Amino acid sequence: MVQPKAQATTCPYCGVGCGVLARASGSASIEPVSGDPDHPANFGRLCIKGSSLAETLGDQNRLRAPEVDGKRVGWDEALDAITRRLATVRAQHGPEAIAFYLSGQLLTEDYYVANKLAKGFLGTPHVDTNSRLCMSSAVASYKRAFGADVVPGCYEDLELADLLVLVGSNTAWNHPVLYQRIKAAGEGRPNRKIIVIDPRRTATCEIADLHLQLHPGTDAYLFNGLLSWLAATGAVAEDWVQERASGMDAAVAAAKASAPSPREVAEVCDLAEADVEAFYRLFADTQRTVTLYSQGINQSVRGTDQGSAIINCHLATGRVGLPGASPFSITGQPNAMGGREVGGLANQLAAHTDYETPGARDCVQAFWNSPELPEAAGMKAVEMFDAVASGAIQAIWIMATNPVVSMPDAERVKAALANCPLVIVSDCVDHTDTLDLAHIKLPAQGWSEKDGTVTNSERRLSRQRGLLPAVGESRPDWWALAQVGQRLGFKTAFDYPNPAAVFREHAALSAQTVKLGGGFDISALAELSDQAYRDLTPLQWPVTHARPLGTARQFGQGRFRTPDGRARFHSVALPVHAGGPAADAGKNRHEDPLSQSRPNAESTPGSFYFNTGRLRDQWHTMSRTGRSPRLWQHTSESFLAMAPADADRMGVADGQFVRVSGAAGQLVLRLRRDSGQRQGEVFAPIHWNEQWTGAGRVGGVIRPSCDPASGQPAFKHSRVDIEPVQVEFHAVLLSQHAPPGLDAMTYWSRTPLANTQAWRVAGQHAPDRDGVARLLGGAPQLEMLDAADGRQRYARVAEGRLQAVLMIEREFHFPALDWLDELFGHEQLDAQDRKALLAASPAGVEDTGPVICSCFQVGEKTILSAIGEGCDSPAALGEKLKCGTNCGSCLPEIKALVERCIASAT
Ligand SMILES: Nc1nc2c(c(=O)[nH]1)N[C@H]1C(S)=C(S)[C@@H](COP(=O)(O)OP(=O)(O)OC[C@H]3O[C@@H](n4cnc5c(=O)[nH]c(N)nc54)[C@H](O)[C@@H]3O)O[C@H]1N2
Ligand SMILES: Nc1nc2c(c(=O)[nH]1)N[C@H]1C(S)=C(S)[C@@H](COP(=O)(O)OP(=O)(O)OC[C@H]3O[C@@H](n4cnc5c(=O)[nH]c(N)nc54)[C@H](O)[C@@H]3O)O[C@H]1N2
Ligand code: SF4
Ligand SMILES: [Mo]
Repeated sequence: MVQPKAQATTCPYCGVGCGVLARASGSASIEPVSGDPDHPANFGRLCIKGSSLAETLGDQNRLRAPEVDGKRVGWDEALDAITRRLATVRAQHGPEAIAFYLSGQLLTEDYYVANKLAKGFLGTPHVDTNSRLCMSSAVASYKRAFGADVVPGCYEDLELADLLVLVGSNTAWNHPVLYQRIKAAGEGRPNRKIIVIDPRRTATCEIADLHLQLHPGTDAYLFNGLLSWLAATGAVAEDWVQERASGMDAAVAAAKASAPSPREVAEVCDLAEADVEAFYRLFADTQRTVTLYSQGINQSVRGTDQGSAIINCHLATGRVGLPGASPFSITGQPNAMGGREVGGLANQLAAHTDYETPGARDCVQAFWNSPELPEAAGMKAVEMFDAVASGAIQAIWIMATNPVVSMPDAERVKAALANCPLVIVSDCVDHTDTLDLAHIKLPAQGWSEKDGTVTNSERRLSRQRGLLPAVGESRPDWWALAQVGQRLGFKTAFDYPNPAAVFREHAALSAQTVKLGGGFDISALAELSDQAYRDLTPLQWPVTHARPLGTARQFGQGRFRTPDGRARFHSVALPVHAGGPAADAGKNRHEDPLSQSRPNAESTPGSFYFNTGRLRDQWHTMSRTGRSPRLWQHTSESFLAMAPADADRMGVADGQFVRVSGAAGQLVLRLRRDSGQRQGEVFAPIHWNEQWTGAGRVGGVIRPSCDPASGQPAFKHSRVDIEPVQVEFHAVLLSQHAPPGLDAMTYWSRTPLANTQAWRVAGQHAPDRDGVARLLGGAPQLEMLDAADGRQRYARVAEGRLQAVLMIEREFHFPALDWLDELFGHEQLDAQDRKALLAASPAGVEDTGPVICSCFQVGEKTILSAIGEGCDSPAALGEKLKCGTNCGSCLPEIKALVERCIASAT
């Protein structure tokens, strides 16, 4: 049999943008993928999420056909309904009553058409995107400094750098392939240094020479302090600054006012003075320095200023756009950069222009030949959902994002959408917390079906290619948008035969807008033939006739995109500290760690800073990674991480539940003691939502305080109250079907396993016999009761085959579930299986503990015993057990286990 050829495409997850080789196997699935050795982002590497892509496809749980008001309909009917209803809203309330909420997971072609339809033809400025929640602060600070939103460096710089400062980035988990590249580049270079700046000890700290575990929200002091130090110690690149930048004196004065010396900085940031000084010396002495920053910087009430404080230090030392030397804001989503290119943010017009860019409105309107164009910027995400709540917005089209989960104050977002007269949602899957509120649902093609381009963190355009036929009636997002454009009467403006045609138009527009000052220019691709588009190989913009092969770095010559060509320092004024984080009363007070005294000093015992972020093996709201049982092995349930001293103070043990209250919502999470947490601060992952758990949607407790310049919410620094929650029973149900009555439980959470699903529940009254039968979906055939310690075991068997298992305990002590899950795969249960089931301990099956290495399925207990037998390094363990030898994502954890064992042995 002839195998279909493997196709080169791009991973749909993080902003690293790895090249993937994928091959169809049959009509609905692909073979396990491999990394594309020729792709310059990854050179063949993949992380565990990328390597599991094949497991996330298939037509189960996919949205298969359009729906209007709960009824399955054909595309014509759905598109007509959208066109008619949007036209009605527009006629009755004006164009500004219509909003689009887009996503960095759209392809550039989708994004371009959405922006054009909304701004140019419906005439609404209210187009924003989940990238507002992600890197809008980084965009704002780049524009301040360089005059355009341009990432000056490239991935190679992370390898070339002699000093790498990772700020608010858990690179090991969230940009794993870059982390692997960073790590590999350090081998044999003892003088290369890595500094991690994060209030949590994360997996990324594994490679850190120095971890600055600072008080949250104090980064601007740290970098202002660095600028003062550079100025005071003569480390400023005087000539470069003289010729190529402006505003340094004022910026240095502002820095000195707030952070005059390492001693004051150490005090505000709660760091050791010697560590602060060590960082400053290294920075001052190392020409090849890259500062890589992410959500720990962006998601703050002063995210833009924090970005500026970092960039100021790079300007002062002339380290911009040079090999191994740049301030590098890394993007999160696969096409966050593409959204910036098309102008998908509310303050942008199109391409790299804003409403304020002189000449931009005329240029774009002429290019689109559009009947109208808004005069001024539209509403940013948080304002936009406020306007939905108030009724100012009457219709919203949400594409490729799940705001009921991912927005701050998510309960209000949910209520707002529930009351909005017209909610259109385009998604690939059949249920999300947002889709469940839609009047009109449109089935979108997902990764492996859709076809277009994305741009990664280093400005590299790559193709995502269609490999499989569409599931059901699903269609590309650009197509649905263009159809609505045509039905509104704009036939020629939306007459695209294929994504290549959209791409050419986008490239042609960049040729116009770049003349107005934007940094984005792919004019050389404006005439690409369909075939050349199909074959397009990865390229970094600008791609111009002068540089047809693209451009790795920008601004290295010291010419910027400001009117005078000089970069601009931005003075970062901060509340002057007085023996601790200073008072800074304002409307964002609640989310500003600086405006509060340090926790523990005066705050109430249950009051904590609430930090949120990502886990290694899940992607956002888990609509895709949640489909792969392998990706659940690293973490099977949400949790709240708390410093052991705080947990003791609160009197909660590991595995017990806590209630977390804030904004309009409450969470019930399982406590995890974590020595990597600072006291007074807790952390929860962002991934869980109503599809997976009862009360774990973290957005519900986060207040919608935003950075005033960028509008980006402060997701990392909410304030919450925490109290222990007592329950009378814990249960684990293994069953394919959702049991009834989950809402009445104090807690529930669902985990897909290979053969069935696990439902963990807890509550006040252990189920009686009827309750047991309801949970199991019928009366049990096997049961075991131990009245003394409250242990109960039930199983339902039909025709010899296991259907459901229920285990009830007073405390959260359950056996590992893998062997039980395996029994669900057996055609017939034998006598031995039945006995083991009731004892709930597998006869002859070893419990290897939580899976650490997902690639080779190596559990923690196996690793610990191998360490006990003398494997004293990750390499030795890899040799013996293979763990960590494929994608390497688990190496930080393996190393931590080794260190823990060695520490406890000495
Ligand atoms: N596995 C996985 N990878 C992903 C994603 C995913 O969902 N899963 N999502 C992608 C997306 S869209 C994004 S935006 C990126 C995000 O990538 P990251 O920015 O690395 O992700 P986070 O885990 O949100 O936050 C990073 C760190 O900021 C720290 N932090 C909190 N407050 C502060 C502070 O005040 N100062 C400093 N210096 N640090 C602080 C947190 O403790 C956390 O460790 O990841 C991308 N990659
Ligand atoms: N508390 C807290 N909240 C956060 C963050 C945080 O750190 N803390 N981080 C924020 C950040 S940085 C981000 S990026 C957001 C992410 O948050 P979201 O964007 O809300 O999360 P996703 O789960 O990625 O949502 C993408 C949706 O699009 C669907 N989808 C995938 N591909 C396509 C497609 O091609 N077309 C269509 N129409 N649909 C598609 C998926 O099934 C999924 O439902 O969360 C933000 N919210
Ligand atoms: S590092 Fe990011 S882009 Fe690369 S395989 Fe992993 S998730 Fe995909
Ligand atoms: Mo993001």
